[in-house]
Amino acid sequence: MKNFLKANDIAPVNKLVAKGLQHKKDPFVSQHLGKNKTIGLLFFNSSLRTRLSSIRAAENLGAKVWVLDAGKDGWNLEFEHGTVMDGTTAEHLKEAIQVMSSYCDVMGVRAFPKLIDREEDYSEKLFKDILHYSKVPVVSLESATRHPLQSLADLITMKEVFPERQKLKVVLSWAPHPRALPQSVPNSFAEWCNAADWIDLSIAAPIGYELAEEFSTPATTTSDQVAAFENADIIYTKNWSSYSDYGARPHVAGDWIISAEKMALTNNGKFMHCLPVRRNVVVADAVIDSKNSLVIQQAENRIYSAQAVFAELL
Ligand code: SN0
Repeated sequence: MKNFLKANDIAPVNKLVAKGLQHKKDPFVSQHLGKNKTIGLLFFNSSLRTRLSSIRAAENLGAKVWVLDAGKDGWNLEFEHGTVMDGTTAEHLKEAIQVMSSYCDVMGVRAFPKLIDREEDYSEKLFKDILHYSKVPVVSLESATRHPLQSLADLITMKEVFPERQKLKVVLSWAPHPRALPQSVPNSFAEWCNAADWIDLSIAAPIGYELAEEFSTPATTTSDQVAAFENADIIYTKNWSSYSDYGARPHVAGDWIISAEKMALTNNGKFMHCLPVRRNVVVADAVIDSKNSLVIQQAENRIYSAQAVFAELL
């Protein structure tokens, strides 16, 4: 059974990007794929774009959808094996996933990392259990280490804006944030860019914020944000917490906000962010509100990344 958790899982990156752009051109041409099919969406964490774009993608394919917010709806779930369940958890993941997956043909799941135990998060323990119990293909709607539907939408957007470009100079830049956030979005973005022959990726991150090498390489990482920005076509921004001092927010010297002054160093570069974004912490208003900002187009393309993936699995 096919599952979609990372780059190249169900089709080569370039093929999925092309499929996404085809769905955007002709969103309803594959309505037959979803006939008498249901896509289930299970959220362990908040969502705006992922939830709504996945619903829209399913509708475009002619499929029905159900959504469950675990924690708010349903029972308090138990994840540990062999537990005596005489406390606050009423139902085990084992039954819950078997049952929910019998109510759909493809199941999307979102579960953020806890950012406490690196080994546990990076082993994708929860997703492995979910794959084990699910009777249908599973789509990651953001796991502990990756956010593949976001990365696919990001590549679709870059291809749409620069259709003819053989080599795009893309910089993934860390930016400040008041909270400790997952590495999922930057890990995944690096993984997908590294898998695309038309993207030349470099990463700008403060010392202590280097991503895990399994995701970052072969892209180079520098702590000189200003030097990295020179001549870039795309500045892709995201905050993330430390991988080496797992989940921590080590002190950062200097200023890492994406400002108009820094964008002026680029090759008339475009600004990208997956959203939600903290204005004037991560990015200055002048940048996100400029004509070079692609954030809304990126968010719209979440529909077509989900549609390309659901179509493949249906
Ligand atoms: C999530 C993250 O992985 O960073 C989801 C991004 C698609 N982002 C947040 O949790 C931001 C929350 C905040 O407080 O700004």
